[in-house]
Amino acid sequence: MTDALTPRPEDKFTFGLWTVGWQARDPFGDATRPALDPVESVHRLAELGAHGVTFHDDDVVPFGSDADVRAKHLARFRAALHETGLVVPMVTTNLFTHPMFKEGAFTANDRSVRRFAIRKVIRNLDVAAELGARTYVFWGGREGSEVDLAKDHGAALDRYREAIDLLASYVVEQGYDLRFALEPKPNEPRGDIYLPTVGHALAFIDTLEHAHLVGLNPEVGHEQMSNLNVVHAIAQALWHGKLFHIDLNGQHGPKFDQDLVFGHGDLLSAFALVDLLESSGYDGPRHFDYKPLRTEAIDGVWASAASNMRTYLLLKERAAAFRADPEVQEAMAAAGVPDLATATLGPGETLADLLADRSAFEAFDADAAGDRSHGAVRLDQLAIEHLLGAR
Ligand code: GLT
Ligand code: MN
Ligand code: MN
Repeated sequence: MTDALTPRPEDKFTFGLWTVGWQARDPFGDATRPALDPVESVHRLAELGAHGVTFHDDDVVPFGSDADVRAKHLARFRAALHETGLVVPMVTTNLFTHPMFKEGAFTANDRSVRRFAIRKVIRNLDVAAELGARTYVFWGGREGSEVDLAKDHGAALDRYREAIDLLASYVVEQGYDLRFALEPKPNEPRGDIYLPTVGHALAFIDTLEHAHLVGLNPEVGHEQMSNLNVVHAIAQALWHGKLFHIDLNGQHGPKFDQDLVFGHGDLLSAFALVDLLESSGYDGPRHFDYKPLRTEAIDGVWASAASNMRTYLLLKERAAAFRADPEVQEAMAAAGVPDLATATLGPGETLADLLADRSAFEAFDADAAGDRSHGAVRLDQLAIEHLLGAR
C-alpha cells in the first residue's frame, strides 16, 4: 500500500454509526451480525484512519432511555471520541424506526406525531451543537405515501416547511453554528418520498424562512435509484452553493437502495464524482453511507469500511493522473471542454451586437458545426485506461 492510499484524518473520511453497525436485517431475513457497541465502532474506525463518525440520536442512546441511562450512553460515547480523536461533523435524527412514524414524521397526518418529531430533533440538536457538529441532516424516509389519496400533498409540504423553519429558528436563537442538509431519496421505505431528488429539494429550500442555513446532503445511490446522473446532481448542488454534506456509496441503477461500498456500483460515475469533488473546493466530510453486505460477518464489516476509503483514494489518485496526462489535456482541448467557460457574449458585447453579427447566424456554417466530431468517446476511453491502470 503506497502512502497516498493510506487514509488519514485530513482526508475527512467519516462513517455513520448505522453503517458499520447495520446488523443486516432485511425484509426477508433476520440479522446476520451481532449488535456493535458504538464505542467499539469509534475505536475501529479511528484505527482504520477515519476522521469522524456521525449518528442518529437512537444510534447512541436507545429510544426510550431515561435521563440517567441517556447520560451514561452519551458519556461513554464522548469518552471514546476523546480517546481516539475522532470528531462528529454531522448528526441526524431517527424519525423512521419507531412505529409512530409509519405514516410520516414532519408530514404525518397525526399532528401529535409531528409535534413529537420536532421535539425529538430539538433534543438532539442540543447534543449535535455540544459535540461540535456543523451539519445536521434531515433524511425524510417516512415523509411520503403509498396511496396518493391518503394525503394532502400540498399540506404535507406546508408542514415540512413549517418543521424546518421552526428548527432553523431554534438553531438561530440558540446561536448554534449548525447548518441543515436535506437528503433526497425517491422511495424506500415509503412507496414515494417527498423531496425525491436534489432538484426537488433545491426548489423547496428556496421557499424556507432561513434558506441560507439549509442545503443538501445528496446520496450517490439515491440519485441513481431515480435513474438520474449523480455527477450532474452534485455539480448543480455546488453551483447553488448548497453542497453542505455528501453521502458516498454505490448503486447499480434503479432498484432497491443498495448502499454498496463507494465505487462498487457505477465506477466511471464514481471516478467523475471524485474528480469533481476534488476540484470543486468542497472541503466538507467525505461521508460513507453504505451497508456492509449481508453476506459478510464482522471481519467483512471492517474490510468494507476500509474499502470505501481506499476506493476513494484510488479514484482521487487516478483522477489526478488523468488530469495530468498531456494526452488527456489535448483531448479535452480538442473536445472543446475548456471553451464552455467562455461567456457566450464577448466582453462589452450586447445582445444588439449579437443580432448585428452576421457570422453568428446568417453566414454561420451550420452544416460544418453539425459535421464536427466532439471527441467524447476518446475522453471516456482515456478515463477507462486510467481507471484500469493502462496509463
Ligand atoms: C438511513 C438512510 C440514509 C440516511 C441516514 C440518515 S439513515 O439509513 O438510508 O440514506 O442518510 O438519516
Ligand atoms: Mn441509501
Ligand atoms: Mn444517506
